Amino acid sequence: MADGTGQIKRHEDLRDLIEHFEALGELARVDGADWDLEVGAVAELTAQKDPGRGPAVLFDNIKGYPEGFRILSGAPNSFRRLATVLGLPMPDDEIALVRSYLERIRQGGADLIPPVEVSDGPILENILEGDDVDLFKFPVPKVHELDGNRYIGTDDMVVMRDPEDGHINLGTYRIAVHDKNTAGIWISPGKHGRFIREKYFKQGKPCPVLISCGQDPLLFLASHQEIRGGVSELDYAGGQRGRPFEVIPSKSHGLPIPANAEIVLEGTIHPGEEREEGPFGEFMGYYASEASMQPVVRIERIYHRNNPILTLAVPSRPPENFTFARSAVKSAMIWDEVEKAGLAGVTGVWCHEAGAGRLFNVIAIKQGYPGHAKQAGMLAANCRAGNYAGRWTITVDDDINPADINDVIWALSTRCDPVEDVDFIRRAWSTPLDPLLPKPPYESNRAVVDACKPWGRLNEFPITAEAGPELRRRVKEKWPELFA
Ligand SMILES: Cc1cc2nc3c(=O)[nH]c(=O)nc-3n(C[C@H](O)[C@H](O)[C@H](O)COP(=O)(O)O)c2cc1C
Ligand SMILES: [Mn+2]
Repeated sequence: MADGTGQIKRHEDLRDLIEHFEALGELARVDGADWDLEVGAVAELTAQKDPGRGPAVLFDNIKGYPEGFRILSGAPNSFRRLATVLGLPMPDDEIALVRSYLERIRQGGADLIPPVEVSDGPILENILEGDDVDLFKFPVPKVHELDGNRYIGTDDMVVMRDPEDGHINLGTYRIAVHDKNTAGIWISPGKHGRFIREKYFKQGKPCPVLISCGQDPLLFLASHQEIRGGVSELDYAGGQRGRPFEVIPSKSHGLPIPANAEIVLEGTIHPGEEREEGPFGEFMGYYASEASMQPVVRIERIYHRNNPILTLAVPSRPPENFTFARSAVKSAMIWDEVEKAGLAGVTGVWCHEAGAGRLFNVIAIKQGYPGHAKQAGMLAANCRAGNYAGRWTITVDDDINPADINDVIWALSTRCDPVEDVDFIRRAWSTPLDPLLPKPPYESNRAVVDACKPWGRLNEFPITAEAGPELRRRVKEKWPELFA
């Protein structure tokens, strides 16, 4: 929250943030909703109503559960809340937010800060073991009518240790509840978490995991972004925090538990142990993958704070209750990565929410040489942050706001020759969640679209018909109420 000097207030944990959101006027409280469909529907509808601006929703007195066992939806999913979570200045629009995240990365703000070990923290307030382990102790939602399971892990982070080099990986993977001490875990091909699990299985060993089901959104943001292999997302999140996260080694496996997390499950995935999981309404907005046999996690222990808060992401027809935040962070990561690959002249990047933050990405450049637009599109489509599950990558000129869909459609309509300016990338990294891909190996084709004015005609391209900057300024000053 801004403290009047434009500075954002720090937060220690999710609970501080809830106070900050309330002070911003961006927290809705819902009492008495049913975990069975109502919580999911409210989360989905509030996110769709006013994308990037709607409130976070805190559910309490959930049907059949004690007061205080809460669910929080959409924590970082608005301009102001995302800036608050990240500790960035309040932005005016999407690209301002992307720019300030990028500035932080450029100034070393994404340097990795490893966690520090501590011996105590709120997460140890309750420890359930043996017969006391019961995943139904929490108001685990069933979010859509056709879902095959209740999901305790949606806005979650799954912690694993690479058995070869020991580095810690975080990933957001959906976690189903099968029974009181068995969870299902669905990790798609190509994810680090899946490689790590396979390494344990190849050695004939079970794979230890921690599953945090409620935590600081900084951890969620790092956990669900495609951060390069070998880098611990926990260190990345520490870099964004500007100081290390405090972690407590877990009792069975010594994995790092964030000391301020809300609910953390500890367990193991045993080779060959599977149960039917799904279907689940997914992030591109479909039930693209059917129920299938998936690995299970035997839950050995549950750690939770008093009055725990489960964090909730509802994958659905977009915009979802997490896409705004993902779009903003991913846009900055793509911008950073294309520059590191040598691209100059970038003026903006936006991964549109309607494309679920992955399928419709736009990069704006000030064209500097022939082929520049093509290079921008190809790099944005293929860098680590932009590669997974893409479909459309569109390059526009610097007079186009890449986050403004009207601007983008105008550029596509008037500067792009569909026969000449569309290239294809075939068989790229995608996912079974892509509704266009019916079977393995789930490789997708992409279009890289050059919607910039043709380089060879840049100087003679027809002039844009619009009020000039001076005239605009004068008119806005004269009739401010019209343009507030
Ligand atoms: C709300 C949400 C749910 C997600 N669910 C899954 C999932 O169930 N399985 C999966 O493989 N990836 C899922 N992802 C994407 C991964 O978290 C993301 O690709 C991440 O970078 C994976 O980390 P890793 O490469 O370190 O394994 C989800 C992302 C979000 C935002
Ligand atoms: Mn990773």
